[in-house]
Amino acid sequence: MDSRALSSVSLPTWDVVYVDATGSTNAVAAATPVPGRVVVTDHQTAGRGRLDRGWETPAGVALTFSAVIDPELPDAQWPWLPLLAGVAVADAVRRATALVTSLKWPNDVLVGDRKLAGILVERVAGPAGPVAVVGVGVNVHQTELPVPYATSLALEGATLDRADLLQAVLAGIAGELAGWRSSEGDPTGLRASYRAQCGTLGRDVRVELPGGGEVVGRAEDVDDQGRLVVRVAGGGTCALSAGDVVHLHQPNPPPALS
Ligand code: BT5
Repeated sequence: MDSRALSSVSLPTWDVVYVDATGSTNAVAAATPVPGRVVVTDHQTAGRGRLDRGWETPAGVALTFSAVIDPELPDAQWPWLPLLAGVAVADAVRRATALVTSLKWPNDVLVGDRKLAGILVERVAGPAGPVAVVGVGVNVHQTELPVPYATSLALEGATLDRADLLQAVLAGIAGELAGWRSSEGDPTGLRASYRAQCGTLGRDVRVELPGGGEVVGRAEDVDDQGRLVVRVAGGGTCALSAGDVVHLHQPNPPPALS
C-alpha cells in the first residue's frame, strides 16, 4: 500500500530512519538518542504503551514512529512534551481528513470517544544530556483493532497515506517546539492550543492514578504545568500530573479560554 512511500520519507529538519520491522521504535530511538533522529517502521512487533502496557499494530497499516527531541528547556517544562505531541497529531489528522478529533488528557487522540492515536514519551540519556523519545502510534488503515474503544482513520472513512501523515505530524511537532522555545518555555500558547482541543475539560471523570487509587470529579482545567485540575466532591481541587482518565458522562460546554 503506502509502505514504499513510508520507507523514503526525507525531511530537512529531521533525520528519518526507516526499518521494515522492529520491536519498538522507542527502543530503537533510545539506543541512538541523537536529537532530530526519527525512527519509523512498517511493522512494530512489540509496541509499548505507558506503564508497561502494549501497543498493538499489524504490519503495513499503522503509523508508528519515535522522534528524539532535545527540548532545550528546563525540566519543569518537560511534562508539556506529550501534550505538545498530541496537539501536533490531532492538528495533522484534522487538516488532512476533516475528521473531528479531540484530546483526552494527557495525550490520547480521539475521534468521538474512540482512541485513534497514543503517545509515549520517555526521557533517556543523550550524548549531551537528557533527551526525550517521543513515540507516536496512529491507527491508519486498520479495519480491526485490539480493543473495542479504538478506531482508525479507515474505520472513520478517511484515507491517508502514512508518509504524508508522518510529514505533517513532524512538521507540527517542529512548529510547536519552535513556538514553545521562542517563548522560553512559557506554555501560554501551547496551553491555549491544548485546552481548545481537550475533550476532557468540562467532563466528569474518574482518574486512575499510577500508584493505585483514583480521583473522581469534574475536569476543570489544564494548568501551566500541564496537570489536569479536577474539582472533587466537597469542592476542593487537585492537580494531577499522571493518570488514566475515564470520561464518565456527556460533555458540558468547555470552559472559556484565558
Ligand atoms: C499509549 O499508551 O497510548 C501510548 C502508545 C504509544 C505507541 C507508540 S507507537 C511508536 C512508539 N513505539 C512504541 O513502542 N510505542 C510508541 P497507553 O495510554 O498506556 O495505552 C495503551 C493501551 O491502549 C493498551 O493497554 C490497550 O488497551 C490500548 N491499545 C493497544 N493497541 C492499541 C491500538 N492500536 N489502538 C488503540 N488502542 C490500543
